[in-house]
Amino acid sequence: MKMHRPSIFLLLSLCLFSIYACQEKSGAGIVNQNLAEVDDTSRAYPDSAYEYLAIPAGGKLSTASRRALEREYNQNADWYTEFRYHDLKGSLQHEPGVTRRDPSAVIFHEGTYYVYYTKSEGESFGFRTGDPEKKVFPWDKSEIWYATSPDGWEWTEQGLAVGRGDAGAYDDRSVFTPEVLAHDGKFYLVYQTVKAPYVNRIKNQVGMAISDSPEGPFKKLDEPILSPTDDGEWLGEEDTRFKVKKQGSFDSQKVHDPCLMYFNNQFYLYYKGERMGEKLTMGGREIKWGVAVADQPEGSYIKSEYNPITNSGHEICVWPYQGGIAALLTSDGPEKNTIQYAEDGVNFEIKSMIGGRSKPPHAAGLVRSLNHDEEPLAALSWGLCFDRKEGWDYLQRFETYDPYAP
Ligand code: AAL
Repeated sequence: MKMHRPSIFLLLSLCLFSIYACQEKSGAGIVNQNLAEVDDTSRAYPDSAYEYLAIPAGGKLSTASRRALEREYNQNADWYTEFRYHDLKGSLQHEPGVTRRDPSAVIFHEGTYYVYYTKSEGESFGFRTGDPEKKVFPWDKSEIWYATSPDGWEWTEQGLAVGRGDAGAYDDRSVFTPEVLAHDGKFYLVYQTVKAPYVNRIKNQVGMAISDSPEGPFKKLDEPILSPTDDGEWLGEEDTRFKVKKQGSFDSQKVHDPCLMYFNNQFYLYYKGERMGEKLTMGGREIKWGVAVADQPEGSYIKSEYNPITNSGHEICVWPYQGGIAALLTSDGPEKNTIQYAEDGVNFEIKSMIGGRSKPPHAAGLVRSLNHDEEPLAALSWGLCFDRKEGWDYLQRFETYDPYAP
């Protein structure tokens, strides 16, 4: 049916008028609307929560207000922090031509701090050269080195902790992104491994090396302790990780950033998964964490049936707190830049958002000798992380501070 302009105008005005007429204005100038039924007549939360969040109690709740009450946005100041960064002294300073990145946790042993990290030399070229011998990433053709310090500021590079395997071994191309666990007089390094050739469709695994001393020698296990879930399917022969017939599990291509924790009498190997045919999610790259659990530190590690255990984050950063596990999630996903907590080490709840005034640390290596249980973020008081300057990754020290402290 064809309508003339004046009649459309008339109809619209009539509609608008009837909507307005249906609305009742209260004394305070608040309009009552019959929108979605989100009623708060039960007033399920403490009065102080409504007051703190400026939500009128006992009436209608917007979805956002309900979420704020449910998720206790009025709480958790103890879980909030900001970060400051400092250059280190000694041999871990920025060094053009050398990559040092992805530091492990810092452990304190017989009066000395130890840290392990990825070290490589020379520039990287990506995959564009097509030459399988060329270094593709800063963490390609890397080794795991370690350094010591009396105070966490002045560091002395000591040398190699774990090198690459012989040609043909599962780790013959690169060993990198280490974490360390000191347990029962032994020192366990877990780290990423790549077997040559390093192509886009490469599958990364996790290796382990064990020593009686933080200075080594570290003895590698014969086999990796963790591998990607083998349930995706590439499409075609082209070397691109984005073309798939089937994506498979969240960790179908890579298991990364391993972090070993002794938790509830078992060994919890937290890791980051990368998926074949990676897509974007709401907050950027599709990156999630998983956990695999073993009774012995050497394994065998069984992936949790709850995996993935986060929907966001990047490098693993976890610490024990009051019988559970706390986590700092950065960089990727809709819940990036949050601190989360799981009483059971698996089911994480968001406790705070961070990154308001400062960027969260990349690949934070936490100081395991700090008193974790003192308060939620005591474990983050200081640690090591990395940044990039003039094209070269280098280690830094981070510290937390309370922006609201007097
Ligand atoms: C890091 C980590 C892993 C990746 C690369 C080196 O931030 O997630 O270690 O493989 O980037």
